[in-house]
Amino acid sequence: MASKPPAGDPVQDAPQVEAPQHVAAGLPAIGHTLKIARQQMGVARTARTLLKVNQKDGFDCPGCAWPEGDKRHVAEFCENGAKAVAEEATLRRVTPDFFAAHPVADLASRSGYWLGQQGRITQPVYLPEGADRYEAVTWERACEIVAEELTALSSPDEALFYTSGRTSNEAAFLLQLFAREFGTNNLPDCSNMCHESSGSALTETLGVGKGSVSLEDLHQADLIIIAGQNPGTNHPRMLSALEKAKQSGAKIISVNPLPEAGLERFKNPQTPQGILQGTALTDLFLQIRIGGDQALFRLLNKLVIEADGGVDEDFVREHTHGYAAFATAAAETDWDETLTATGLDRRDIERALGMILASRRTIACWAMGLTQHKHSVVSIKEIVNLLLLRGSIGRPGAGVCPVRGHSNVQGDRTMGIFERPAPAFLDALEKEFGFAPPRQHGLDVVRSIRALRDGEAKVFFAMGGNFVAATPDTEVTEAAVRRARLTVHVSTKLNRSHAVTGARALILPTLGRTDKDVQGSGRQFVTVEDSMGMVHASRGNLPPASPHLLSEPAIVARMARAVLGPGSGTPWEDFEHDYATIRDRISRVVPGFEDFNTRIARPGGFTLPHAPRDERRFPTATGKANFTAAPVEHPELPEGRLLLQTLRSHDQYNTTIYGLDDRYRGIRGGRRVVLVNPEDAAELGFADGDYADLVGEWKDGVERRAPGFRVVHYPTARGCAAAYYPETNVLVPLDATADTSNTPASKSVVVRLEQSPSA
Ligand SMILES: Nc1nc2c(c(=O)[nH]1)N[C@H]1C(S)=C(S)[C@@H](COP(=O)(O)OP(=O)(O)OC[C@H]3O[C@@H](n4cnc5c(=O)[nH]c(N)nc54)[C@H](O)[C@@H]3O)O[C@H]1N2
Ligand SMILES: Nc1nc2c(c(=O)[nH]1)N[C@H]1C(S)=C(S)[C@@H](COP(=O)(O)OP(=O)(O)OC[C@H]3O[C@@H](n4cnc5c(=O)[nH]c(N)nc54)[C@H](O)[C@@H]3O)O[C@H]1N2
Ligand SMILES: [Mo]
Repeated sequence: MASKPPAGDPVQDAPQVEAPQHVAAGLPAIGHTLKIARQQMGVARTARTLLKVNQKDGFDCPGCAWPEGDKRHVAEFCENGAKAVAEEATLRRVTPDFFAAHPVADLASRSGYWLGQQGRITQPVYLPEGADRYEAVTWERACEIVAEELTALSSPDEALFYTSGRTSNEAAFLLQLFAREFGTNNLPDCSNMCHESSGSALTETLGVGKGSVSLEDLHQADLIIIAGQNPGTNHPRMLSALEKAKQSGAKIISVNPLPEAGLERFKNPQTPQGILQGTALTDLFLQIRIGGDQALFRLLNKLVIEADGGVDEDFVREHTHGYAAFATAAAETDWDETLTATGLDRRDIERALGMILASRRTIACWAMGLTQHKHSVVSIKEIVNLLLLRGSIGRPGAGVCPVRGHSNVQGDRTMGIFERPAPAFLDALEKEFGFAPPRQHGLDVVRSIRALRDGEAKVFFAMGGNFVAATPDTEVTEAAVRRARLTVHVSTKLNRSHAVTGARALILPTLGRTDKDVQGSGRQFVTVEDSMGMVHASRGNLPPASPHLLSEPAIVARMARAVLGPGSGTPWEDFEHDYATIRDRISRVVPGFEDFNTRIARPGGFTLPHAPRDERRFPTATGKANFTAAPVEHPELPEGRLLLQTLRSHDQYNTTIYGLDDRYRGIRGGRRVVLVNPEDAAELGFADGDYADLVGEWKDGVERRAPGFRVVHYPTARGCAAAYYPETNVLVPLDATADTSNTPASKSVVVRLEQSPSA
């Protein structure tokens, strides 16, 4: 990446800095929402669209996976959900003329922000081998091209089928079916970079890799611990749930290296008193060092065990396994080591302990601040240990709450988008469809990149997402993808991945959540599963961006017919004609979806079963909830270095950049900023406003450099720094991943700052 904006790019990255805010939402949020929405959609479309967000007869917000309550507001969306909708429902268009005017090399020189601002793609386009630009192509020809390359492979395992988490249940089910009928489990997905660590930790300890709480549980909790999450930006509707919990007496502990405005005070724009006064949310802020969470919770667990009546002995005896070994390991925990690992004050840890012991119903919420480290899985397991000690699982108002990102990332997994499917799932697929699915595990995201790099994978197909920008080690990854024979992207909007292509490339434009979807049997809806296991319908209501768009299920169905040919016994045509026929199949393959079509007709949908939550049953290897006692780790930080986390600004959705501001953090007009504690900055010789190159340090000795970042003095924990993703993915080594889950460790990158020539 260049330190200056690429030539011809109108975007100027010139960050201006003011003091961070201490309040989230309120009236400024409403003003900002309407401004962005009107720019993209105009006034009439803005009203028509935003009033349908998250209504029972409307579409599921493509923003995040936070659930909706049963009682809905007229405007059931948040500032950032509205931006996500505006981004999709924009009136701007990318036509074949656009591609004629912009060769691939030109697209590759543009920023992700610029690409996204060009609008919705209107027609399928094809980049022939050796050509310098995409050209219009018919759907038939596009499917033939995919078939040519897939059938030419020497093994089905040379193909990769990536999924991003916006895909509906129906499309996801078809995609995994197609991939497995074709013969591979290579189904990497964004979850591999996101909550995979949560899934790994929860499956082993509780037997179900999903959260165990509902919205009502949050409202009833005595104590909510929020670790490694910035809900004010990334799950704004969660703030209303936290407000409600506070009003019923809940306490909140926030564990974060950064003070995040959304966790300090929330001004609910839905109520008059909310707009005026707001509610203070966090009672205790533990400003932890990056990666200190496992150490913190291990010490708290030791103190809980030592406290009188700290352990829920009935629960531990009846429902858990491994307590004795865990208690022995916890007893060895040392205060000094914990204080070093966490950077916290002894008094603050004692206050946290007091709050934990005073709570009968504790919920732990977390997101990427916990999942994207080398020791993420063991850190999350340590939080599970705490809840088990306190009996806070399978009790109203208590449980685990990994807060998911993409609006259907959890549903995609439920539908079988997983490179390591359970044998029972494959058995059910085999029984229903009468072919033998491959049994050997496929490749996750990081392994897929290695396979492309090493020439072992040759066709890359993406159902949504922005693979090269979202994944680590940008230079390595881009070079790897360029080695492919064919890259195919099913997309709504342009992004960097369309400019980094294999020898041949296709862009297949698709309907989004907001678009009306009409097939042979009439108007269709799709279904999604939120972060709390609620499944419900989503119906778009806008005329599609162009008459040439196909829905995601239609694209997979047509591609499958072209690739698998008449030999496939699967009724792909019926699936495209009527999505209810897909749901029929899902109801017979996926547990919890019995009578899917009948139950989805109920307004608001239904909740999937969850054994630990519903009946304190733990389908683990031991048949009990498992205590685990991994050795405590925390990142090593050499002298003169900083531990960099790569995170989201308020004006982005992953790799989609809505604007160049990060309002709550006081940053405007630019994204190339690095937030550094003033004392660290002074020690390293950087004043606020200096420019620095971020240089990654990793044991492979390769220099990874992200040039030209404005240093911002910011109250983050000592030794820590923060900068936005995806710009900083150049710094994340491909091999730096979490143990067990293999998630890129993009929240703990060791860097040094070098004076930047672009100062
Ligand atoms: N508007 C908007 N909404 C989104 C998204 C978006 O980009 N924009 N993305 C969606 C997706 S896919 C996801 S996964 C979620 C992401 O939601 P978040 O996980 O909230 O996103 P991040 O910006 O990565 O923020 C990580 C938080 O963890 C903290 N943190 C970093 N390291 C540590 C650590 O070692 N310990 C602790 N305790 N905290 C740490 C950071 O300071 C930050 O507050 O949001 C979803 N919703
Ligand atoms: N350094 C660093 N890297 C990270 C992270 C981090 O915190 N730090 N976070 C990771 C996380 S949590 C995640 S989830 C991944 C995200 O990785 P991805 O899911 O791959 O990335 P997105 O930016 O969400 O994808 C945006 C693109 O999706 C397409 N799109 C949008 N809506 C639709 C739709 O309805 N259908 C289809 N077919 N396409 C659509 C558009 O073309 C858009 O450009 O990034 C990961 N990468
Ligand atoms: Mo995510």
